[in-house]
Amino acid sequence: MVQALTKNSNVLKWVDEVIIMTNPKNVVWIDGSEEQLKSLRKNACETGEIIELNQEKYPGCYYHRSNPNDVARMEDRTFICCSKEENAGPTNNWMSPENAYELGRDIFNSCMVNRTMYIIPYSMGPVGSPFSKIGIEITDSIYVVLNMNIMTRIGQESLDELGDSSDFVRGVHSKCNLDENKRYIFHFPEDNTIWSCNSAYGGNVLLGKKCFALRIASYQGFKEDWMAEHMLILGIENPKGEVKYISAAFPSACGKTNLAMLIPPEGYRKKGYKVWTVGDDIAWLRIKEDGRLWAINPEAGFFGVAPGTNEKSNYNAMMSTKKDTIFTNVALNLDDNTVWWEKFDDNPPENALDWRGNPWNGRTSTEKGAHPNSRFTAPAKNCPSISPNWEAPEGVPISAIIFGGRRRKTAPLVYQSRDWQHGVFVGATMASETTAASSGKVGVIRRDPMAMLPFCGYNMGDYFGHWLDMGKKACNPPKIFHVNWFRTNDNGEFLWPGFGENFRVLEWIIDRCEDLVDAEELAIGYIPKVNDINVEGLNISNEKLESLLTLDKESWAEDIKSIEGFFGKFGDKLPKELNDELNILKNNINNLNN
Ligand code: SAT
Ligand code: MN
Repeated sequence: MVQALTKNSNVLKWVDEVIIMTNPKNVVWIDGSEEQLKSLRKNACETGEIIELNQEKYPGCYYHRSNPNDVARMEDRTFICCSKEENAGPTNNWMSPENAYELGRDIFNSCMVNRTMYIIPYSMGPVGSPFSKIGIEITDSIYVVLNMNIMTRIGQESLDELGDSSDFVRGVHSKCNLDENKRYIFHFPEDNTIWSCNSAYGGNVLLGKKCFALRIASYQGFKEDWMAEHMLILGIENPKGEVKYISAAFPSACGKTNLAMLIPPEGYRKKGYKVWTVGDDIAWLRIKEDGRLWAINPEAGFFGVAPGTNEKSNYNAMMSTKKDTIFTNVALNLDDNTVWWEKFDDNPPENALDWRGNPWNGRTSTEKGAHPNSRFTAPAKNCPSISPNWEAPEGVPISAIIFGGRRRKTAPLVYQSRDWQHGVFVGATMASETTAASSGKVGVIRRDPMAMLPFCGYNMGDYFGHWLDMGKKACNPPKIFHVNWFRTNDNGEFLWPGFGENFRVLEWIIDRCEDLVDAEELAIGYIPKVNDINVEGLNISNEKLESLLTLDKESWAEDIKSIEGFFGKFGDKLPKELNDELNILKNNINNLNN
């Protein structure tokens, strides 16, 4: 028997059970040392699991291709397994814990024969922060170990922090045979347990991320009076050196990473404005003694979408990927052993392999070189805009919460909710066009409350109630806003330039929080006066700006119908306050006169 890294009997007993179930050839405890990681990388290079990239251009960087049947989160194979179906709610797949454990045991049975089992202790959040939580992931994939090393704080430290406690999230993952028909991601919120089988991709297998830090943690937050949200966190520094923090929830692949790492337009930079990145995907929020919501980023890296990322669209993300990064499912340039993806630059490689590993000529091929959901896993500390407070154990105080999605019509560029309750309604009625981050059809509108639809570990009706509750408990809660960078004209062209220019909208938001700017109260909340969005140095007509801020009665009436249908699913779990807000909106839209 190998030397365990802990004497914690809760951990040892559980590890033994998993060993008996999966029957591995070897067992390796991950201590987090560079020496151990080095030997794992070597091993994975020998088997072809990862490929070492050009170490002059990309020091410490590796390339990985997943099975073509396994390139995104599988929402229809993702289950919340709590004892009562009602507690999973109408937006989650449910399976009884008995059935899920039985099915899982069957699939995991001896699945690691001839394989090595890796036991990864990790901390979500800076080790020792009062916000942080410990997890242990058992896996048979070195790719998972190497990614977890970037995305979380792994190794001995986390076990020491856990001590003798039984309060840790138990994750078991096996690639098994990557059989799609036996692919399951089971969450047992009542047991702090996650079982994932037959996948080797991203959110299905890096169990610290969506499975723990959102699905399990959202349930823990519900029970323990805090919140786990699908949000980026950023700080805006003004020329006086004051920093205000914003968190923002957008669905997967809708630009959270871009907003988190935004570089203000030149005019602002010259005046001394800066944006600081705290996190790009997940926020854990708690109310502190001052009555405000404080947030940490529980992760330590970025698992960002590669295609579309370039030095113009997101300079800071590009810089983050220059060392110690793992690239998954992008194109491999065979001429200099580097990576490429759509919109990387204007110089696609002619002699390359695409994300499937087939020969690919970027000049002549009509196929994409990188999968639309191909990713980089990059250490947060690489990011030039990383906030000096990104690992502050006490977190950062949040002034504003932003909700948003991809909407061609309906939602204006930005609006502010009237108060917390209305803000919760705005979040609960968010909708967005689907993206490649999840398997299934791309580009269809679906309601995605708080961008948590695929990530809420309990009944979303209760989740809305928890949001309302937190607003009552915080005597100084953040102001809540909604943005939409994706509005188009009748020709389908984007009306707003987006990217760095989004800073102009953030400025209005911060000014609203500070009571420095007026607004118009319209049917859906407070909308900026056209002249209050600073468009200096931007080539945008007043007419365009006006159309970005107008409300179209017909599309709102349509949206209301869809909200009614969506709310209807929750039956009496839907908080009454949200129905009240819906009635107010209905009335207001009815009274609109266009
Ligand atoms: O695949 S992940 O869930 O980790 C990324 C995402 O969909 O946001
Ligand atoms: Mn995400």
